[in-house]
This record gives sequence, C-alpha cells and structure tokens, in this order.
Amino acid sequence: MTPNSPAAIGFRTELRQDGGHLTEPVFAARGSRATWQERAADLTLHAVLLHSGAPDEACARARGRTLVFAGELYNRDALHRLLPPGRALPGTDAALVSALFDVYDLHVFRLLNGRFAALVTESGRALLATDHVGSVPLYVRVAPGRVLAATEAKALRDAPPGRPVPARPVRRKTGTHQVPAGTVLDIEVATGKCVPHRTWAPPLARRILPEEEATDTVRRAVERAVRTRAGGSTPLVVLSGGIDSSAVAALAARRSAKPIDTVSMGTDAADEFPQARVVARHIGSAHREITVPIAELLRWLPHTVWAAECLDPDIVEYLLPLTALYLRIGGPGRRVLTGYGADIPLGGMHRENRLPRLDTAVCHDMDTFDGLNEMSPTLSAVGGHWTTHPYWDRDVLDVLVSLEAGLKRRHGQDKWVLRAAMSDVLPHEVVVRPKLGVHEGSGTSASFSRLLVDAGAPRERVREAKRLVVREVFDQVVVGGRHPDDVAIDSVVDAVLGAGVEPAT
Ligand code: IOT
Ligand code: MG
Ligand code: MG
Repeated sequence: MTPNSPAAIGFRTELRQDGGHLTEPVFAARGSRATWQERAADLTLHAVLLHSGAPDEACARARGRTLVFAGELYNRDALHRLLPPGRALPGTDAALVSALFDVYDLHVFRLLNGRFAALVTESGRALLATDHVGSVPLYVRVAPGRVLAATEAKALRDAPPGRPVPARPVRRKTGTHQVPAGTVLDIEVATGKCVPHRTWAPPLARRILPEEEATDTVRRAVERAVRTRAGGSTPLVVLSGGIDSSAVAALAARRSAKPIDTVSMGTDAADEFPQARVVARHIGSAHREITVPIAELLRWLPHTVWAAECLDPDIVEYLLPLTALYLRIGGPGRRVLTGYGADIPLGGMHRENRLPRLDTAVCHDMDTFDGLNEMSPTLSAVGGHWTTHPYWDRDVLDVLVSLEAGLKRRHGQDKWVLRAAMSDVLPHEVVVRPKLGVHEGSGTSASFSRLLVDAGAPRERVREAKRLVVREVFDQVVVGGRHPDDVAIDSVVDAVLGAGVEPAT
C-alpha cells in the first residue's frame, strides 16, 4: 500500500574529507527533519532528511554503501523480478534500489520508473541521480574533497563556492548546478571529477499506429500510472474539468472502493467550477471548491518561486494558482494526483493544427522542460502535501511523445488520442471540451498583467515586466534567502518598473 507521502521528500547531503559541515539548511518543503552523521571510508556524510515519519525507510546501508532516496518508485513489481531468486523482497524503495545497485551499479537508474532524487555513496564515490524527467529537482556543489547536494538550491546557500560540473549553473549561485533530468553524476569525491550518464531521453522517433491500437496503448499506460500512484489511500485529484485531470480522476475513481476526493480552485475573477462539477458528479467524488481572491493569489507569487526555484514567467503563471490551492487544502498531508504535463507531449498548449508545427512544438517542449521544475513536489510540500503526475510517468511519457502527430491532432480535435482513449469513462461534453490553461481558467495571467499595467508598465512591455518580476523574486527568495512572507509583490513590481523595463536581450 502506498502511503500518503514517500518516506522522504527531500534532503541535503554533505560528503567531505575534512569533516566540517554547514549550518542548518532552509527548505521550502514542509516535513519532519532527521539529521545524522556517519563515516564512510575516509569521508564523512552529514545528512538532513525531510521525512514523513520513518526516516530510516529513506536510507539503505549495505556493504559500505549508503543510499539516500527522496521520492518513490512506480515499477516495483518489475524491479522485484530482477532480484536474485530466493532473495527476500526489500521493504522500501531505498532498499530495493540499493539491492539492484549490487547487480547493476549506476545502471540501476536506467531501470527505475519513479519520482525521486537520490544519493549513493561508496568507496570515495558520490552518485547523484534524478528520475527520467528530473521531477524532483537536485542541486550539487562540487569541490575536491567535498560533494554537497540538496533537493532545493536554497539549501546550499551557505556552501563555499564549487567548481564547474557538467550541469546547468543556477543563477547567481556560484558553483551550484542542477543535476539534469534523467542523469546520474558519478563523482570522485577526492578530486571532484564528475562524469554524467544519461539514463533517459525523450523519444525522437514517431510511431504509426491504427487508431484503436493507439487509444488502447494510451489507456493502458495511463491506467497503470494512476494505479501505481493512487496506492491504497484515498487519492485527492486536483480537478479542472478539462480532459487531462478528468481522465485521471475518472480512472482513480474506477479502481477505488470508496469515493475519491476532488478539489477545484478558482478566483473571484474566474473559475472552471461548473466544468469540474460535471466530472465530480459523474464519477461520484467528494468534491470541494476553493476560491482564492485575486489579491491574495498574487501575494503567493513569492511562495511559488520559492518552492519551484523557477525563473520562467509563463511556468510561474501555471504554478501560482496550483501553489495557492495546495496552501489552501489544509488538513493532514494528502497524496495528490494531477493532470499536469499532459499538454506537453500532446502539444495541447499550442492550439496548433498543422502537423509539422505541432511536432516541432512537442520537440521544443521536450527539449526545454529540464530545469523549469514545474513538476517539483516542493510546490505542494509547502502546504504539507505530496503530488504525483501520471502523465509524466516514464512509460506514459514514452508512449505519448512517440505517437505520430496525426494521432495527437485528429478529426478536428487537439489531444485526440487521449480524448478517444477516455471516451467511455467521461461524459461526452468533457471528452470534447476545448483546452483551457490553468493560468487562463483562474484569471491568473490576466490579473498579473493588470497589476503591472496599473503600476505603470506599458502594455507592450508586460511580458518582459513579468520576466523581471519573477527574476527579482527569485533573487530575493532563492539567491538571497529571504522568506517569501517578507517579500511584498507590490514593492517588487514598483522596484522593477522604477528601474525601467528594457526589452528582452
Ligand atoms: P492545465 O493543463 O490547465 O492544468 C494542469 C493541471 O493542473 C490539470 O491537469 C489539473 O490537475 C490542475 N488544474 C488546472 N486547473 C485547475 C483548477 N482550476 N483547479 C484544480 N486543479 C486544476 C499548463 C496548463 O495548461 O495547465 N500546464 C501544461 C504545460 C506547461 C508547459 N510546460 C512546458 N512547456 N514545459 C501541462 O501540460 O500541464
Ligand atoms: Mg492540461
Ligand atoms: Mg486546464
């Protein structure tokens, strides 16, 4: 049975030869903390773990190796089949990965379908691994004799500078790099020498399938992804009433003995409440509506950037209403399923019906998602909840990306293959409902624009002003270490506009 939260949702680890260590880290994610220190060969490991009650379950120690694992696996059954016959099945994901490390070494990370960030250390070596899409962000600072890693960049704020590694540098954080998606960094701690190994890449080829085979394949893959994520608890689906989240909710409801929970957010400016209600009624979920006034919503922008550590203003507009929702859910920590990410492999955001352009958009989005942190569990962890995204399951993503564009746009519909795959579990009006982005349906984009125009931004500069506001907030809460409660969005806007909004360079 999958509990509401994995054993650990984040960590900071310090592997050092000199034995010194950093002060207590700051995380945006809420969780209990376990702190410990251990010796491994000539290295000391200091670890701070954000856990949900059983920190030992997030670690595995065997044959001089320590593994620290934040997150969870979705292909446990397949992985169990790889263990030597007769061996007792490991009781935790950390122990399972460690047992398979015995057999495969770093190549174990090519086998995992999960949502995780991990550290493995043995005999002077540190391995840092992300899941196939880097859905749990992982940052690293490397210097000879020292490897520091954390699931939030701000947790490495006080670390001494590091040397360049083959990974993306974090803005204004000397020597902090983000481990790429689908990558293991194999680091020799004594020298700081770092070799990256890719464990996943988006498919480039496209599959030609008859309609029925395409829809069956999609249906089976999404069903499996929902089943492995829902576990034994009652899931909560964040539901807009669009096809992506409605399909997740309908599939979760079908396999649940009890009614599932669904929740929709709206603002005083806009909502999709009627659309979500149709779905909730159809699947018999216990449904809630949460209205966040726009003035309050915009005040959560610093918290969104703090949690996602994201510099992209479009992405922040998608994540802001969701962060506000996660902060408002309240109660004990929930397991939240979303429909996030379906639009990326299916080209849903682009409202594009020319097939070459649709596939160009899919290629572009699959080339550029890394580092945006839009799937980060920290967004909901600021409210104490764990999210998981079935459409970015490794198998689902492999299927969706690789379908030829004519199955994505077909019979005059966008995301055709998904709509057709779900036509028997949802009312027709839901299956054919046109795409509405969360930033549109909640009035977030329009309200952020209005805030800037009212503060004096020229209309043609609004997009650039948003980029500068997000960057300034990032500099304050991620680089500067300020708490987002202390960052007033209005004063950031005034400061940015006061300095003048130049066109993008
Ligand atoms: P959208 O697809 O509208 O929403 C993403 C998910 O957020 C939904 O599936 C649903 O689970 C949740 N959600 C949306 N609106 C609400 C609501 N009112 N109440 C409760 N939950 C809601 C943007 C977008 O269109 O969101 N996200 C795109 C792609 C981002 C682009 N990224 C990129 N190019 N790297 C997506 O694919 O989700
Ligand atoms: Mg969507
Ligand atoms: Mg939507």
